[in-house]
Amino acid sequence: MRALVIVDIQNDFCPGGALAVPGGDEIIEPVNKLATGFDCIVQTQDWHPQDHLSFASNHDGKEPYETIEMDYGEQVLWPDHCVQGTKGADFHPELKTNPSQLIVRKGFRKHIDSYSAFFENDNETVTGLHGYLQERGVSELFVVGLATDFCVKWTVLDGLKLGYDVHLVEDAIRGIDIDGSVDAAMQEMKDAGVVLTHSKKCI
Ligand code: VGL
Ligand code: ZN
Repeated sequence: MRALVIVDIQNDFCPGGALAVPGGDEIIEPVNKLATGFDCIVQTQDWHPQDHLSFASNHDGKEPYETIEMDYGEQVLWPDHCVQGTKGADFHPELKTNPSQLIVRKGFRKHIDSYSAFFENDNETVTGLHGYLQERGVSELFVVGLATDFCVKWTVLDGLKLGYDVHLVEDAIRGIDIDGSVDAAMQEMKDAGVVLTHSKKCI
């Protein structure tokens, strides 16, 4: 069985949001269409407390996009985004969320960021998504959403590591792009074995 995994299509990652991904809202139409062809649909939701340590504002003298060392390695510092219960953390109003069967929240632990839908950034703490997909008999993932170079990339790489066949729907992703990070992410995902596809091919 195949599953559609919709990553972080939230107001803060769309134009006008706190961490806007260029063209982030352009993927909503293909994602809504794609969802009509799937029996298993899950969504992720970036869901941070206000004191989250991935926010530059919680570190004296630090600006967004600088990096720091966390217990688990290097961490990019972000503008405050997707704060629990705020409008920025809501799904984009045009995204049809009714068909989604599971919403996985991530990044809710103050001391650890979480890009992947499967593991937090320590590569150990699980979100529970793998168990859910296994119990539903899913072996193939179709990944869409934001942002190509962060949450989409980590979801794809972890999905491959966990043994899923992972398809990346090229017209239904957009990236933040810090110093060429989108091209680097695409290369990393291809090297790891992702299959590139188009939304029209997988409904
Ligand atoms: C994301 C940066 C920080 C993402 C989430 O959804 O790609 N990026 N939090
Ligand atoms: Zn975040």
